[in-house]
Amino acid sequence: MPDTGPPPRRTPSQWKGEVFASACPHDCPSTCALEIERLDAHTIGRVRGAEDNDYTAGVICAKVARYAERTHHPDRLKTPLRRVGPKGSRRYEPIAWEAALDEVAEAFTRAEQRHGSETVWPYFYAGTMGLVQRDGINRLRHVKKYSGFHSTICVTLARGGYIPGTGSLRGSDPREMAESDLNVIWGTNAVATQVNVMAHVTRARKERGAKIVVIDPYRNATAETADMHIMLRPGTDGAFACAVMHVLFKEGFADREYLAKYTDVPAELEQHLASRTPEWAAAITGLPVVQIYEFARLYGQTKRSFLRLGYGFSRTRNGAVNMHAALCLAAVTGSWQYRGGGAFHNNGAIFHWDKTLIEGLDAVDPSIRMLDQSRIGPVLVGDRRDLGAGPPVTALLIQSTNPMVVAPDQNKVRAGFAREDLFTCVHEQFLTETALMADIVLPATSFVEHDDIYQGGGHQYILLGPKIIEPPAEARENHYVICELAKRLGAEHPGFEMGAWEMVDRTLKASGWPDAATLKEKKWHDCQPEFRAAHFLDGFAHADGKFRFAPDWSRVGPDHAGMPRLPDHWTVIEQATDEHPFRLVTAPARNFLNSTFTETPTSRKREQRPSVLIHPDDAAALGIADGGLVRLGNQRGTVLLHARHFDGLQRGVIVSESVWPNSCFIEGAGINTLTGADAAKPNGGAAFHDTAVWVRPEPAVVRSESLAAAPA
Ligand SMILES: Nc1nc2c(c(=O)[nH]1)N[C@H]1C(S)=C(S)[C@@H](COP(=O)(O)OP(=O)(O)OC[C@H]3O[C@@H](n4cnc5c(=O)[nH]c(N)nc54)[C@H](O)[C@@H]3O)O[C@H]1N2
Ligand SMILES: Nc1nc2c(c(=O)[nH]1)N[C@H]1C(S)=C(S)[C@@H](COP(=O)(O)OP(=O)(O)OC[C@H]3O[C@@H](n4cnc5c(=O)[nH]c(N)nc54)[C@H](O)[C@@H]3O)O[C@H]1N2
Ligand code: SF4
Ligand SMILES: [Mo]
Repeated sequence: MPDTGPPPRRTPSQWKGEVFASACPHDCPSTCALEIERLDAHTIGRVRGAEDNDYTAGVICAKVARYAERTHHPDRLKTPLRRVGPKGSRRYEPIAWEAALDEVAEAFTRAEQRHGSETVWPYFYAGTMGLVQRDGINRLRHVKKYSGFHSTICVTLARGGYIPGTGSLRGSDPREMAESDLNVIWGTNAVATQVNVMAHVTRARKERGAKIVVIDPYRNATAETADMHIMLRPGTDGAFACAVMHVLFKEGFADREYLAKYTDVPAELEQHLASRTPEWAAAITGLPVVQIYEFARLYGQTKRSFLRLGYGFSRTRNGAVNMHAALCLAAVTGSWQYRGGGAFHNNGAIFHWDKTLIEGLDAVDPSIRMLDQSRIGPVLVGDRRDLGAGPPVTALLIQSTNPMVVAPDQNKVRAGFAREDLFTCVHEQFLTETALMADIVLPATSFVEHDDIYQGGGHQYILLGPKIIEPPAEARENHYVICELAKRLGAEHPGFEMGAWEMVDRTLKASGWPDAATLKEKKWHDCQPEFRAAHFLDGFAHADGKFRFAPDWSRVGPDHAGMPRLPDHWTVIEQATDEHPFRLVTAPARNFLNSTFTETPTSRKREQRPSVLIHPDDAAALGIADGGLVRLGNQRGTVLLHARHFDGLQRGVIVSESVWPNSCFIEGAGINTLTGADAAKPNGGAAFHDTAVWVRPEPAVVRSESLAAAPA
């Protein structure tokens, strides 16, 4: 975890060029308000966080502060390409846009004629978080009745645990972290993944002496800053939360008046928790009993205690249950009643978008099959559990995502993409490993080269991100590609007939927000509900107004059989066994954002090389040297990488900061070779931090052979 520190501050008065307001488009809860210097019509200069936005407050991460490095990278795709060698080879020839789009449309039409419309699968994710450029692909999918996209790779598990508790995806104003007396940073490595959280909790510490607690399996950069680090085994947050609530009830920290007024089954919960003692949880979590008491008392004594619930601890097979269990703490103490108290995960519900125009929601045919994003490997190799009675997927349109690196069960993903009967079009900024599997590659704009709107995940603003410079060479925006394909495929919808700016404007108005011109003037719009509503003081968002300790899992997803009625340690994780004694966490690397920024030299240099953190005692027991080669394996495959001795995790836990391209690993098999694509309950989702593996030192002789075999 090399510490890059904050970027140097310079006032725009020292900037040479014109300064434009924008928003960071990356898939990061911070969605920073940016100021971007334009040097000329084709070139950006410096980038910094807007100081007059009270969530961004002038703070952004180092990787976006040096964005010119990415936007003006020499490897940006410049023209459409047609593959002329085998899939995965780098053999492409440039072709004209018209010819490329014709070829894609013809391939989709041929596939549809042969197998029906569901054989085409538009596949996208959050390379850009702009509403128009990211989600417009759904409009084409709906109008054309292509296979549906059940989006599960990131937020499904977390939301599936939060919403059944509160009834709605919102919470305390995230700016209240600065007014809290105790910030609990739970399963999010905020220093790396959403730096603004750190700015607000640090302010609370400076101004109010507020404490910071971090709950995470390893001593990451966020845990380094904490007053208390709860270093539990991955997948055991439910047990920890139960034991904390046990103490809260037993030692008089439960707010019984609040419980009676605002929650569903407090007496049943208290009785259920009687056996969930700190001793019970210590055996499951590997935490000292005294630390569980210490945290419970600190939390119980502090009225203004803020639970900042991240995504990381939901990326396990029991992730929804663990998210819900953590959320229950605030309902037991009634910390929701106080400013700087309560809980926050994401603000999705406050924006009430009308996305009919963008996504073509007026063209949805509910009889069309849905395919699970995280299960792209099984889908592409023809797993009938996914395909049902429908046709195989023989045509893919991919925008803003890199599944050949980020999707679980990579051996299946690779086998699927390699199928000769599969036609793939990838629209990308770079020649990613996914683009290398494409028949046609289309060059994409970056966020400074197109218009869009963005919503905060970790805050409450809508922000405008206007086009600031011309795209390099022939790069074109997602919206253009979708509209041009629609034309060729005979798809009709008003959303195919207008430019991105008009889409932004109409969507804002339809959703009850200020129009595009006003937003351009104001730069952003604060959508925060008032205190009583945000803190659910007029009731939670269920019909009876009560928080659910006993959630109705059947409303979250179809696969809810066996889920615990009340918060608990749910044992469905990939348990460590004699055969697979280690639990692998694939936490995000600070200088990458998923696989984005793996192309920029500074990020690459700072992350050095793929590696795995292992406790020195485990390393000694296995004969693994610091910096030595190590092989990790399970039923899904094996991965060869370098070990790093690290005592900031429990024995039996290993961490590999991700997501490096497969090609950066010695044998070309990346970390997601090991992660599973089985759909987590109750509604799907990839359990990226829930993988049991064996660990072996790799003899030096094998090293030289495998290095020789490594891809260039
Ligand atoms: N630098 C950087 N920033 C990013 C990203 C990136 O890859 N790099 N990714 C972006 C994306 S797409 C997202 S969704 C967000 C995600 O951001 P976060 O909410 O931070 O979630 P994760 O990145 O999955 O993991 C965060 C932490 O969860 C910990 N964790 C893993 N398992 C458990 C567990 O069982 N219990 C607990 N308590 N903790 C656990 C990991 O060790 C890790 O430190 O970040 C975004 N920002
Ligand atoms: N092992 C492991 N795997 C993980 C995770 C983990 O923690 N561990 N995290 C998971 C999570 S949370 C997520 S969200 C997924 C994310 O996975 P992805 O959504 O695939 O994210 P990226 O790898 O960043 O790839 C985004 C791509 O979009 C491209 N792009 C950016 N802007 C545009 C645009 O405007 N148009 C087009 N056409 N392309 C654009 C970028 O160049 C980049 O290649 O990965 C998941 N995979
Ligand atoms: S912290 Fe997140 S939102 Fe802010 S600039 Fe960095 S990647 Fe973008
Ligand atoms: Mo994500």
